[in-house]
Amino acid sequence: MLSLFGLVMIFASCGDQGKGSSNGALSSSAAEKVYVAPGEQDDYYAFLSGGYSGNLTVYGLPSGRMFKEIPVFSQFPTTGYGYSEETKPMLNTSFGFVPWDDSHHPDISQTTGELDGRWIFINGNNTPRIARISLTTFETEEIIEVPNSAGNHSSSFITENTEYVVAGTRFSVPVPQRDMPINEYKGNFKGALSFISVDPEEGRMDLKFQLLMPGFNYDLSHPGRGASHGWFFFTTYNTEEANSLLEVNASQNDKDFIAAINWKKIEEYVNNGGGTKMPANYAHNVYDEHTHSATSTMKKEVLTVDPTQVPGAVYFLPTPKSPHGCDVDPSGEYIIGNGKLSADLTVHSFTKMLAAIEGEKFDGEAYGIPILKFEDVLAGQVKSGGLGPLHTEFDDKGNAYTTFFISSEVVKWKLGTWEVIDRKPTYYSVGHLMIPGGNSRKPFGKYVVAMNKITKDRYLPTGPEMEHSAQLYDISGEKMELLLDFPTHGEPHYAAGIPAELLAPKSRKIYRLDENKHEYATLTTGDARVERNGKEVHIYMSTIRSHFTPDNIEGVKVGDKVYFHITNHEQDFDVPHGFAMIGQNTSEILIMPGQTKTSVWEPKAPGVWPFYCTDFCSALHQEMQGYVRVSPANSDIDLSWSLGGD
Ligand code: RUQ
Ligand code: CUA
Repeated sequence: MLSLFGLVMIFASCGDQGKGSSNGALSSSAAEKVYVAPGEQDDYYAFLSGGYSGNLTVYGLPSGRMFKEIPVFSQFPTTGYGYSEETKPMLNTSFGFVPWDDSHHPDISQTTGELDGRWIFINGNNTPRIARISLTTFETEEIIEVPNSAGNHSSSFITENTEYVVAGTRFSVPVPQRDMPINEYKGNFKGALSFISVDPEEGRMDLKFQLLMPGFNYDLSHPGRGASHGWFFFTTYNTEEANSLLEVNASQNDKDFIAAINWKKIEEYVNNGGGTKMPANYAHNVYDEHTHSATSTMKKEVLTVDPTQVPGAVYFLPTPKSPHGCDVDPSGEYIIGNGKLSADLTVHSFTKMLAAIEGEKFDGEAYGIPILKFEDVLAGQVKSGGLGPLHTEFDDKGNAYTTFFISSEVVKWKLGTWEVIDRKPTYYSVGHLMIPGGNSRKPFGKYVVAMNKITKDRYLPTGPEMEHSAQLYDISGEKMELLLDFPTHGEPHYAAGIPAELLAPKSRKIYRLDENKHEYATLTTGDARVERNGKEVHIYMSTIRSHFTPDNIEGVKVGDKVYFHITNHEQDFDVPHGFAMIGQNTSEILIMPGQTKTSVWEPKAPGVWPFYCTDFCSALHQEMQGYVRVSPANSDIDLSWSLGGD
């Protein structure tokens, strides 16, 4: 036994740059490379989009352990997000309360092209929205709706100093929306590309301008970086402008386009008074960490820009064949369009693009937008041998990694020489992939996570529906090594990863009670009380292990609307209390230390109705309960409340 151990040590001892020294010597085995011993922590955070769950999930790498689900666009009973009075405004839209969305592409804020770990953005695809989540509290702080957009898919990607978060429409629509025949789509619908500015201090989002492009489908996008900072690139498909049976009719053209947008030029144009203000109606929802409450404001106007009015700002780069992913390498020189119906990858050169623009070498135009010649902008083609390329990420050594949906694999290739270096199968049908920092100027090229659309036999079956599956590969060597499978929640489209040391030290532990500015806060137990205002009853309640103050309330009547405003007086890390009332038409709420949250209850029948704490907070958690006496609507029992018989 001992000698075998020694042998393993000898074989494994060279070339280990693995994780923590505690198990480094044995890291030649895949199991050792992903094993994070009890009490130890992961090296990276990974944020995976939740797809049709509408949320964002947080994992550790390399272990693949899930740490948290952050509610973004969907109601979430686990915390009461979207159910509590404070968070309901977050889900307000021009269509009213929309408690769900389809979230696709998380992107972490950057400064000079490097991850700065302040916020993460994610798009709602179905009812177009962009959310900003704090990476200190891991809470959704802001959601802005995107007008004139539909299928908000080429989103939410950020420029290299987080000047803008960009949201492009997948479906072109009439702008403004109006009643018209569908088959008059061609030439009449528009594709809106929205540039949402981000306040450098607070992160507040504001829809600065919207570029009204021809009615194509804008599928994905990435910002330029380095020399190409100031440009943004969008893949298009359905340049045919078909409105029916797109699987055939939108695959007619041999080439679609990558749209290259000089946003700095357009920014200058609008800063000098350019653009046209158009009436609009969209929600802007902001959560305030001090009032612990969100507000929703309806915005009534949007500044639109006609691309033909800003010469030199927009060009089309022909790209075969219905491209999906649009990726820019860390240097900013190469723009990769993955034609999902072609075997080869097309790589455009930013330098060549500028030269072609300079030389005015155009191949005609589309709706007044110049089309560059394919050969003039082409840097090279990767003869991959794979099928169905979708997305590309980059490491820190000049390599690119592209997923192939149809041939189910990740292909590693070299930027500049275009040679294929390695390929590894994925199980099965991979969509996006993610390298921490892999879409910034500074990738951390240790791991790639492949996110697969089909799970089949990878885990124990759980009926017709399986969770999707992610796979972790070590990419520190020449060849990729498959280390781990782990299930994901919802459908992860894109993901974003960041070294743990950039986030963990600043993660919020509590909210300070003395900074609580909630209008219904109960800052001392002496403030606990019950007030009636017509048919509204407001209960100012506090919690601490292991009781509610007050816990006996009388004088509530059928027909009242009862607001429990609960302030958690704990000031220790990881001690939330919960609240739930029998028969309540909402979810429980989970109140963080120092926070106030409100739960509404409309009692239906006389009786004595219990409430309790939903989070096992102490040995006497089961004792953390109380009663509300409800009397008939016409009773004259006065309001009273108490704790411990006082
Ligand atoms: S998608 S699998 Cu980003 Cu929504 Cu490509
Ligand atoms: Cu508080 Cu359980």
